[in-house]
Amino acid sequence: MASNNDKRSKTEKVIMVTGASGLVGRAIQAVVAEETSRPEEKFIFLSSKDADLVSEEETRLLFEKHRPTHVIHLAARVGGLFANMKYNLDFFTDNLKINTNILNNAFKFDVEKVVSCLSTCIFPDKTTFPVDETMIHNGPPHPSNFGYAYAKRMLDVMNRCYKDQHNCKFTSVVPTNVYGPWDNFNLEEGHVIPGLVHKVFTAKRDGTPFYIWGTGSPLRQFIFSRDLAKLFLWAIREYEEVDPIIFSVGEEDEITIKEAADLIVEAFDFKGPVILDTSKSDGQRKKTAENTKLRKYLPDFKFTPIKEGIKETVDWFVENYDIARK
Ligand code: NAP
Ligand code: GFB
Repeated sequence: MASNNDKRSKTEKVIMVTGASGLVGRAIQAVVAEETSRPEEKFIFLSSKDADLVSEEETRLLFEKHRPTHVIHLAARVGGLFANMKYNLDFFTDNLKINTNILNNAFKFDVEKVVSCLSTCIFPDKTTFPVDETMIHNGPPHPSNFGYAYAKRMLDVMNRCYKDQHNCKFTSVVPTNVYGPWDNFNLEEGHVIPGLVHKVFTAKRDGTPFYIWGTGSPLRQFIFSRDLAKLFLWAIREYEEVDPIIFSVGEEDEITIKEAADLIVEAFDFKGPVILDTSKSDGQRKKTAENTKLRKYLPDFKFTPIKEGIKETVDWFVENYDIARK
């Protein structure tokens, strides 16, 4: 395979972002558009329309076409608790194929750095809290999403193997639950915040009750997509370790599902009945993660307060109802 970029200047970076049409990818696009321009960086934002990354051949053609020097790898089969419970096999096989194809081609095409995306839901379920980066493989993940979790864990294994055998700089970051504009607001497929936003919207419009699924007592740390986008850009530019790094708000910012729902009710100024549907699953009780490593690198990083992030997400959904995934 010809080396990457014989014609390219040594300082030029071609940063290819897979999954750029999704929640996190859209936020990266927005942050890049707002940043002071960096002429040495060229971004290529991709969606599944550019290539189905499950296909080895389509993935190879993508690398051949764009010849990236750097890859932010977001593309994945993604879903909330209920989608994971229904499609554990698909979440495992699709993600394993996508990740294998991306890293294999990154190696073949001499990519300098790949930053892939794990998730705090892949940590062992039965563990001490808070979890940190050293604990990913210490025991089985929660059964609701074991397919997705094991596929994501293998990304970390592959990163270490590529380093060991070929000295590649392929690494990963571990965000907590993400939310923001451009999320998937579909109730069957999506995560809790977009689901709750969609349900309050409908309840307010139709004068019906708002149903929160489960007991409302599980705990989550939520990160706003724009904050995560800034951290991804830092990682592709500055983070040099192969070991993963957790991208999380502090442990003190962990809230219950009910508290998240209350913030959404407040953002909509919804006055109707709020009902907990305890016939639905609660999923994992908690997955509290620490951000000590992140704080060592970026002690002054400011996270968006969740009240502000939720208001922005609600306003985005109301304004973009016609185009939102729902
Ligand atoms: P998302 O909104 O569902 O976006 C998924 C992206 O992946 C879309 O751009 C989609 O393209 C692309 N994609 C899916 N299957 C593909 C395929 N076979 N070939 C090519 N592209 C494909 O997901 P997200 O929430 O932004 O997730 C981004 C990353 O963050 C993922 O790796 C996810 O595991 C991770 N993560 C997410 C959360 C969360 O709470 N959302 C938490 C932790 C980690 P189309 O738009 O064309 O379909
Ligand atoms: O975001 P979520 O679907 O997934 O949140 P996880 C699930 C929690 O929210 C459960 C409650 O306690 C649900 O009972 N919930 C309440 C709702 N109302 C709703 C609703 O309308 N929609 C949804 N989806 N939940 C996911 C993993 O776990 O975390 C994925 O399954 C993923 O693999 C993601 O990586 C970050 O936080 O439980």
